[in-house]
Amino acid sequence: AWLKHQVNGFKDKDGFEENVVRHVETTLARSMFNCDEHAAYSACALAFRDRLILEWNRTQQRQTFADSKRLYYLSLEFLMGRALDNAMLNIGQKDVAKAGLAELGFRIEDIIEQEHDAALGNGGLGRLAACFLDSLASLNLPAWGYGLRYRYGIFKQEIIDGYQVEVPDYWLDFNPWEFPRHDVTVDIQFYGHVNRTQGESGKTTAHWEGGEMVRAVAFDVPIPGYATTTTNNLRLWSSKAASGEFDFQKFNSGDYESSVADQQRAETISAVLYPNDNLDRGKELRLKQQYFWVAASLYDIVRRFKKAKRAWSEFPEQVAIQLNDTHPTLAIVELQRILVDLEGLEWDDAWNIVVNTFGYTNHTVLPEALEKWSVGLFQHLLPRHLQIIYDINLFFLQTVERAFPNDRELLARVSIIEESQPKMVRMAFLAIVGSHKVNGVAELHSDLIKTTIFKDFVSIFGPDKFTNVTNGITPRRWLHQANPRLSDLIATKVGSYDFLKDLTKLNKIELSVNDKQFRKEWAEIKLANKVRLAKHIQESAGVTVNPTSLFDVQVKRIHEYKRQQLNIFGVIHRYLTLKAMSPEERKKQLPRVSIFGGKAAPGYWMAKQIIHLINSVGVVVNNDADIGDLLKVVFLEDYNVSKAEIITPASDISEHISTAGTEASGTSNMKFVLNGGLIIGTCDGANIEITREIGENNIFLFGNLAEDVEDLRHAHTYGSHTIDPDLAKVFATIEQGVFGSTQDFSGMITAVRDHGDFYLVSDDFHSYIETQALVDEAYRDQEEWITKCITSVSRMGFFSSDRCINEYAEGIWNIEPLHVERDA
Ligand code: 26V
Repeated sequence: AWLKHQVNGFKDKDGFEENVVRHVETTLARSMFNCDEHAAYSACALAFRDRLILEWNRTQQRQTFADSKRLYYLSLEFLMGRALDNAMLNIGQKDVAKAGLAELGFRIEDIIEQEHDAALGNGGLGRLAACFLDSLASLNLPAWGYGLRYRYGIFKQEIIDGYQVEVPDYWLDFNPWEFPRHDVTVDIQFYGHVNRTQGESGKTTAHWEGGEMVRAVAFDVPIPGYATTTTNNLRLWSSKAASGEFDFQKFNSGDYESSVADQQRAETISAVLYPNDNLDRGKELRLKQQYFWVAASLYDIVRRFKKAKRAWSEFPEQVAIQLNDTHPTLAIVELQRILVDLEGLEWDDAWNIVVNTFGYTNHTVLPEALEKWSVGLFQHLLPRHLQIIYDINLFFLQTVERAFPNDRELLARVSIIEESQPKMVRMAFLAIVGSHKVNGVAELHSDLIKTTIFKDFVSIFGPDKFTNVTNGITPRRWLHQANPRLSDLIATKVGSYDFLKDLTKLNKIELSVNDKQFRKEWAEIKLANKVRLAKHIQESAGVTVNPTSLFDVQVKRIHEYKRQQLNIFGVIHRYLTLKAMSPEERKKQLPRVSIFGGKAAPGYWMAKQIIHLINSVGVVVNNDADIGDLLKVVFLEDYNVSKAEIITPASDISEHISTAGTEASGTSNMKFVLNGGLIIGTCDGANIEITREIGENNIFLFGNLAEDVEDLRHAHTYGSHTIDPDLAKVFATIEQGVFGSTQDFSGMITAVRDHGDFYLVSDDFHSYIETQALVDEAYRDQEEWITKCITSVSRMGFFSSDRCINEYAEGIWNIEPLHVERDA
């Protein structure tokens, strides 16, 4: 093995064991004789946590002393997954822990599995934030994350009789990775009214008065970098009643119930993560969450800035704030309020500071996901903020009017206030006006936002305000942790584990693409990963699959635009084709396992239908004696980060088949290729850049292009829309009741056949089926297939989140790494 780094870890395995035993016997107050796997996990986590805390304190001191500019990443979602394995690997002491745990009678894999996922996110946006934290720390960049400490993360999904059932995810029972900071609190105001006073100079000041207070309490989570001592901070806010435990007046006067109710109302704010992704429902509680989190975070950031007693004009030289989608857009308004109302700055001076501080990342072009809040709700909940928004809008529209005189339609189009019934605040427009940079997350997406939803703003602000930063993923979790054997094999060819810090070094393995031994081990590792997934499928779904089959995977949130329906219709087509064959012909076919996973938003009826159809097809196909191993259909329950760590390394082909122009980037596409799987996909999001990097011979692209989507949709609505004949046969089969209740699936069919086929399922169906046939053909030539896989992995360096974070750091945040003397 190669000499690995080690960061201020335990002296040796005995040192580690000593600490584990101490935690079992003191912190957990148990004896080693009744130490079960969960207790062993707890003690092991506490032992590693001790190591992190020391470096965490040192990092914070170092950053404060250096007085360098910090980045604050504001995200309502951080989809962190498990922390123990990550901490062991980043410190470089997994081997030590493995040996120590073995001596204590435990297998390290079993111990790691005891940990509950930190599932504080929906999907891509939340996981991106988690990858970014890993890269920021690994690159020694001074940065904090700010989020909400939800009591319930994304719901747990159970599949009962083929239907999704949601179960609450209470995850805080035992969480050794968070530190409550009961001394770090901020009281946050809601409701009330605005008064104005006139000072001696004649200047009027607004005062936001009355209303109610809710207290924000900080919980800190250490974020260790890989092979460095830098340990950054993720601060999550939890809500509680500002008046303390109870209102004692009420309590003593016998009004016990209502004193408890006040407390519960306050705690509701951080109680639950909204499980919608890509659908904005405009609920008051969600806006309360947003303001609560933004106000607490800004108070904290401003408090830290003020300690150094600098001039306000220096604020943007000390502080960069990145808005992860529009969810924290209120931060723009809140900072303007602090500077003008509380600190007495002139409007224009304050606004300069604000704009130079913020950057905004857009993650979707779907109109139903763009946040809007009604003016009435704002007026009620945040009356002073509404006034400030009106002023921001007024000054903005005045500058537009000066640059484009007499264009009333332009003014109406770009106004932050939509003149609808009721009037709405357009959060994306506010985010653009209040930031110095706006970025999309893949090239196509960044081009699309400039030519569609934000087109007018490009004319107003010029093209330089808009930029692209293509997403990335952390190779530490998504290669080294999820696929240790592949990581080790790659290290033998690269000559070290340096590729984990500079992923472009992967290109060295291309020199070994013809090395027989290397190829053999490569294939063995893929098979072993498939065996492991097959075992998981057996245990969780009760389906027996042959690990030598082609594993075809689509795991992601269930959404019409991601087109799991296209996939399952394709599976049905395959089933019908196999059924129509003679037994001799069938024997020549390539066995395939279609694996699905993902959650539907609880109120998203169509997505739930899709899940039900997949499960229903599985029941029929998996029990059809004619078919046997030739086709299996599996829906994996409760897809989450730790499941992804098992699934990703085990795929032969994964599906990224969104309607062109709808998937902003996608990040699992990167993870699958990095783990030696190939892609079938549309020309969408980061698929396009993946193709550019790995070469078009190594990817299976199909379907219409983004530029054709508008015309195709138009043709559906105004022309005659005949659906693909093969797809029509699939529909007929479903309607015959082959997969059970025809009623349940009628919505999916009519959406395509009768309601305009908005996601172009029929238009892309033929191309999809043909391309899947090419996949079969390519997979039969295993030698050529492995060549494609190795070549692709070697060219994936670009998709490290380290590259991505460096682009943000240089182009948007203007922050620099802080030199670490005791580097590993
Ligand atoms: C939007 C909303 C709307 C209001 C209700 C709650 C909620 C929660 C999340 C979202 C964000 C949707 C946008 C999103 O997740 N975009 C994904 O971002 C990934 C990282 O950039 C990207 O890879 C995916 O393509 C994109 O869909």
